[in-house]
Order: sequence, then C-alpha cells, then structure tokens
Amino acid sequence: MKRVFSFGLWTVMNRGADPFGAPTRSPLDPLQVISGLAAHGAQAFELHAEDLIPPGSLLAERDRLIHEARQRMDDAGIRCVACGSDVFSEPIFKDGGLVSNEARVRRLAIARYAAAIDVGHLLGAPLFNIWGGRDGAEVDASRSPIDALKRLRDGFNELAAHIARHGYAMRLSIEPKPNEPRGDLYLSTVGHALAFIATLDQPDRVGVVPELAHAAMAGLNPAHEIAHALYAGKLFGIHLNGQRPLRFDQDLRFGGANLKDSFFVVKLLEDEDWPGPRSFDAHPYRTTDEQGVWDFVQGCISAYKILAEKVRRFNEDLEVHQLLAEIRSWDVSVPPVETAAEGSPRRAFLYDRLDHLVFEILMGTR
Ligand code: XUL
Ligand code: MN
Repeated sequence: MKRVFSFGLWTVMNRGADPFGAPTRSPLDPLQVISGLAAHGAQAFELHAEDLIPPGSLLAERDRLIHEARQRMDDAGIRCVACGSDVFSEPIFKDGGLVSNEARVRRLAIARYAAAIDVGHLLGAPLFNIWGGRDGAEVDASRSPIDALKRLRDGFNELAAHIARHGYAMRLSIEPKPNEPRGDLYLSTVGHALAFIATLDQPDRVGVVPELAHAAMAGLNPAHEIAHALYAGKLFGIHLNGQRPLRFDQDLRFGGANLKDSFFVVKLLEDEDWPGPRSFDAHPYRTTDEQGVWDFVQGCISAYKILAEKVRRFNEDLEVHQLLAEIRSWDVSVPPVETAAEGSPRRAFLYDRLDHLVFEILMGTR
C-alpha cells in the first residue's frame, strides 16, 4: 500500500503568532502552498475553505480560486483529502457555532459549513471534517450540556442532509478536542464523538478524525483513542503532531514530542493497514522563517517514515517474535507452579524485556 502524506494548508500558512506574540513569518499564498507541499513530498492536503477563499468572497471569486487551485492540483499531482470550515475564528461565533444560544447564529454556522461543503466538493474532497472549536463553554450556567448536544445533533443532521440532497460523495467527520479555545468543548474525545454519532439520523455517514495532540491534552493514550475509532469502523482521518500531555494545544511537529506514543500510533496504523492519508496538523516553530517551513514539512514526513521503519524492525525482530509467541501461548496454557510453598501458579511476565526492546529499536541500538 502506497502511503499518502497530507498537510492542512493552515499548518504551512501558520504565521507563528501565539496568544502572547505577534506573527513572525509573512503570509504564504494558499496556491503557492499547494504546489510547495507537492514539491516537498506530500501527495495530498486538507484545508478550511477559508484558507483558500477569504470569507465574504463573491461567488465569481470563489469559482476563480477553486479553478486555480484545481489547476495547481493537476499540475503538481496533489489531491484534496478533506475540507473544513474556519467557523472558530470569527467574533460572531464567539459563543459557539452549532451550539450558540442564538438560533440566528446557529443558522449562520450551518450556512457557513454548508458553503464550505460545497467548496470541498468542488475540490474533490471525500471528507468534510468539523472541529467545532467554539462549541464549548466557560460558563456552564449559560447552557445545558444536553441542549448543546441536541443542537450539535440538529446541526450535523442538517449538514448530512445537505450532502445527501446534493448527491455529494462526501462523508462527515468530527475532530474531538477536550478544550481550547473554549474552557471545555462538548465533543472532547473519540469516545464522546462515537457516542454522539450514534444519535444522528445518518450515523453511517459520520466518523471521527482523532488528533494526537488533542488526545494528549486530555491525558489519554493516542493509540488507544485511534484504536477505538478503528474498532468502530469510524477512523475517517487522522491528525498527526506532537504534544506534551495536559497542556495548552502545542501542535508540535510530528516527532517533536512523545516518541513512544508516536511509535505506537504509527504501529497501529501500519499493522492495521489503515488506508487513509497520514495528515499532519502541526505548526512550524515560531522561530522558523518562511524557508524553514519546508524543513518542517519534510521533517514530519520523514519522522513518520522513520517510525514506520522502526515498526517494521520491531515486527521482524527475532527476540520480539519469541516474546510475543510466548505471550500468545499464555492464552491457552496454565502457568507453572512457582514454589511448593506458594502452591499457586505464577506467570513470569516478560514485559520489562519487551519494553526495553522497543526502547533499543527506537534508539537505533538494535
Ligand atoms: C485545532 C485543530 C484544527 C482542526 C481543523 O486544534 O486541530 O486545526 O484540525 O479545523
Ligand atoms: Mn487538527
């Protein structure tokens, strides 16, 4: 299986601003980013419709930009694997898009998503991914969480109906995140999203896009999060990056933190032959200049490939094989009685050695 590497346009277009500091890089043009990604090893990209088409653009301008993007895509041999909408950055949605306490604002959010779905369709995106960054709360007294879930349900139902009505070959996904920018977001983990999807009118059309950083922010094991999505047949996409647990959203480059977690995520995706694009959603460091963003792109892809090679080594390692065969045999064998005095069976677990073999393989000493 040929792996497809993908980046959000917004990752490369990120200008290095943070809540305490101004941008450190000049803006990159999205069309330039599409060609640049292809030139630096990516076969695909994701975008928010607004990354390409400034909000408020007239239809003719939208069509011109889509036409130009499609031309770039054809020329560079790169495709669009997911579209979304930047419903989170505009002041009108400050108290929520789909969950706003104002019906008028909820309608605006749905219209905004629907328009972005149309853009995604025109770019050939098979997936519309929704990260509802404002669909949360700081003041729980302001909204019942049950009402929030019902509003989210109504919103997702309407968007799925929009896709069906137009006959688009497009699925929907939820990208969960526990918090930030809101104090708490309602769709916070893969588990929350899966339970929520089951309440929708067309649950088959909707899946999840787990992000490593978002799982780590909730203190969760990202490989386990992704496994839940895979197990439910709902892994519609993935966002790869790095993050120190239980902190603000760092969006570090893939491989920039949590080496072992990253290894087990790659191992899961590779062992399961997951066919989807390996999408990166990280930011070049604020210290990086315009030139350096392409090092960032190549670095993320290279980190994935190196980890995939480590997975291959792990899977082919003779001692690992022996240990895993031994572990599998326990399923049916009775453990030996350790001492006559104890009289009860005791198993010699070999996990210390196994864990060290992972360490050695990752460090390159094996
Ligand atoms: C935010 C995040 C977003 C989504 C796309 O944390 O991950 O960039 O991936 O809206
Ligand atoms: Mn993301």
